[in-house]
Amino acid sequence: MMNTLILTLITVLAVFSCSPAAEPLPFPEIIPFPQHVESSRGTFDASEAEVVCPDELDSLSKAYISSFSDRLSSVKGHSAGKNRIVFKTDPSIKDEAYSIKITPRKITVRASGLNGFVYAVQTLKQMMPADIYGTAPAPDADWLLPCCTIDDCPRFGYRGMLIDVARYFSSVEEVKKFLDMMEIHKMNVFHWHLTDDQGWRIEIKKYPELTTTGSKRRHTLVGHHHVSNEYDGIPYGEGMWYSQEEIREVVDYAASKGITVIPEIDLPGHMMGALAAYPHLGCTGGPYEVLGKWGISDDVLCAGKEENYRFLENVLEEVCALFPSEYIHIGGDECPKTRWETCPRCQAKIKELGLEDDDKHTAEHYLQSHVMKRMAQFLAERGKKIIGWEEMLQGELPQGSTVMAWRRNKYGHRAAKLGHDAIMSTRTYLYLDRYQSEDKENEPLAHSSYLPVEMVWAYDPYVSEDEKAGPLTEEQKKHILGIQANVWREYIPDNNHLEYMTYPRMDAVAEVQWLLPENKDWDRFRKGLDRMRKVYDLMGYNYATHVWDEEQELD
Ligand code: TNX
Repeated sequence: MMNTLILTLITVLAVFSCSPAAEPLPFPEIIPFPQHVESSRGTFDASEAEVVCPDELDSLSKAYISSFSDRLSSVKGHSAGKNRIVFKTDPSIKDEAYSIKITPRKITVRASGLNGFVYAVQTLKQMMPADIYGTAPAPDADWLLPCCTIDDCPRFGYRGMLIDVARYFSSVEEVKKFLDMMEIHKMNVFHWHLTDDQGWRIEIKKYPELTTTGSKRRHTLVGHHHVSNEYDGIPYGEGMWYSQEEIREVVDYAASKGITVIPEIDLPGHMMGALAAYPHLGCTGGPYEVLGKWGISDDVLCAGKEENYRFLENVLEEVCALFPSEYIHIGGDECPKTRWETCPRCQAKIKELGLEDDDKHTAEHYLQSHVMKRMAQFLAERGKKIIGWEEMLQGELPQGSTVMAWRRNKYGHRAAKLGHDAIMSTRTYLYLDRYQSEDKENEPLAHSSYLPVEMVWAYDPYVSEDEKAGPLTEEQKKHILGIQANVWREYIPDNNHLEYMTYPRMDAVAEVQWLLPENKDWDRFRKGLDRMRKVYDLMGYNYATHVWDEEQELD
């Protein structure tokens, strides 16, 4: 009896003392998951670690790594031992790619610049206890990282998110908080939708009324714009615009995280903010008011008046000075031609330019192309390229322009087939203003349809709905620069609600932007959401819980 007991004890001890070293620790389900992970034996104790950052790194990378280092030393709550996390610049590594090699005593991180280092740090942080996202010391947390080699790079070079701050405003602090979450998700473009029918929110020094008048509306629609005619009677927008100083602050903040800010000045439609401020910009001369309802306005910028082109150029001149981005988004969506059809100046312009209807488009469509082309030309002279919504395809695409597809993939594909770049923002999969549950009664009012996390995660930018045109060739696929999700705000009045609509769907967006389809794995992603939920909790973000609630109901 005694012998058996001793034998069992020895066996148990043997198993326990051998197995941790024999079997590599499982790799955590981080989001977005790295393209390539090779596990090896052993662990690295991060609680003992010191970060080593060589002097030769550029200043943004050094600042970034040093703030990671500060966070790690305060949260792990142990003094540094012998373990090292060493950052190295390696020019042979592609832009935005990085590698991490974890051995029991040393982690080596390599990248060629800031973005690679940002993503490497994010990967390391996700491998650590969630406490690293907070500031409280957590000396008792499990700081062991599995030994492995990670080679990672994004599937797409453009990984964007849009916030519409025109319908409802986000403060600078709220925008920064959003950028913090983009950083965690390895995204690199913040598309800032700054102007619309319901408010103009960027200071333009030459035209102060754009913000002092154009940011304010008398009232706001209550309920859904398809059915409601009722207004709340409450003025909205006083002081809700960004000074140029604040814009710079956001641009710099984003840049420190490897995020480019692309501003959108929506033209020549969606301009009631501007028309209310300067009525001579319209075809009829007004009076106009900043809209309190949602939908599409018939009143748009008059494309017949030469001075209106000056106005746009002056606005864009100031915009160029504020945003270092190579791209400026000039909108171009949903611009009804109703006014232009009867406006003597627009018609004179059409004549002057010799524009005519053809079997595909009307002369007015070509007039819009003229507006877009002139702005594209103006911006090209300042070293900038334009992005415009897919309506740019109606007529002639400005040279070198990038098309942002929003209704269907096929519009992005059409642009690619014409040799233009495209960004995919297909609403059925990527508009985060959609419902998160089929039980709409118990959800806050949303724009439409149903878009659960699973559906976002399953998005495929190459699926073609246009049988005649057929799928993209490999060469044409190179024109698809990337993917963007949009948070349109008609029904999202405050930041708490914005967070509810954004998270955790943003996790799925990140995964389709970053990960090659053959490397995707739903079960792993789903476990990753559990890890991410802790991050949301720790950092004080609101989020929707449908993924978790629905599973509980099934249990
Ligand atoms: C369409 S996307 C719009 C926006 C709305 C959105 C609502 C695009 C170019 N225009 O103005 O906010 O739908 O989902």
